[in-house]
Amino acid sequence: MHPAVLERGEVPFRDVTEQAGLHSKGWTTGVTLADVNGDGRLDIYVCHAGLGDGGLRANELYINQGLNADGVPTFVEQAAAYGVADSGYSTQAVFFDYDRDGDLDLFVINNSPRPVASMPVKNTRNERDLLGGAKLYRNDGGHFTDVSAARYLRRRDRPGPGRRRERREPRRLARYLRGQRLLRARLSLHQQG
Ligand SMILES: [Ca+2]
Ligand SMILES: [Ca+2]
Repeated sequence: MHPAVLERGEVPFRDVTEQAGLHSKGWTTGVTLADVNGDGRLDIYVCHAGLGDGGLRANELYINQGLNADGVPTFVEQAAAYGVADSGYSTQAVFFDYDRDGDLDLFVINNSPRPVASMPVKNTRNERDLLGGAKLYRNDGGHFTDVSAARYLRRRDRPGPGRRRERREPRRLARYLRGQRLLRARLSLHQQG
């Protein structure tokens, strides 16, 4: 921020939500900024949760259209077209290139809608929940495909030729998440210092 702005007592931010075409409804839980389509402009992915209308729970992807005549970036919501309108109980998401093919894939954390105490005693780790389980989406040329069951959460149920690759992918994801935790810890130390 330019110091002159503070000296003049001006408000450095202005609300351009409507002008930008952002119109989220329902209960929003998390937001992620990433250049999803690789055009050099940051796009916005919004996570939703909450009981009731599943339509209001669909996550949104706002694709950046560039600046309008007033210098405000405008967005068009295209989650369904990209295949990422996840209607689970989402809390947060991250875009990263998990298969190293040059495009951004998507990992979404979905919270379980059921209290842990209500679950049976048996181990349900390998049972998929459509709305409550974390999801891994692979970017296939601009459209995302849910590969959670095949590539990640149920890998132990799928022996065969692809087994080695399937074992590597969760390890890559764990390495990435570990790196993110370290980065956050360093930023925190830096800010405290
Ligand atoms: Ca973009
Ligand atoms: Ca990729």
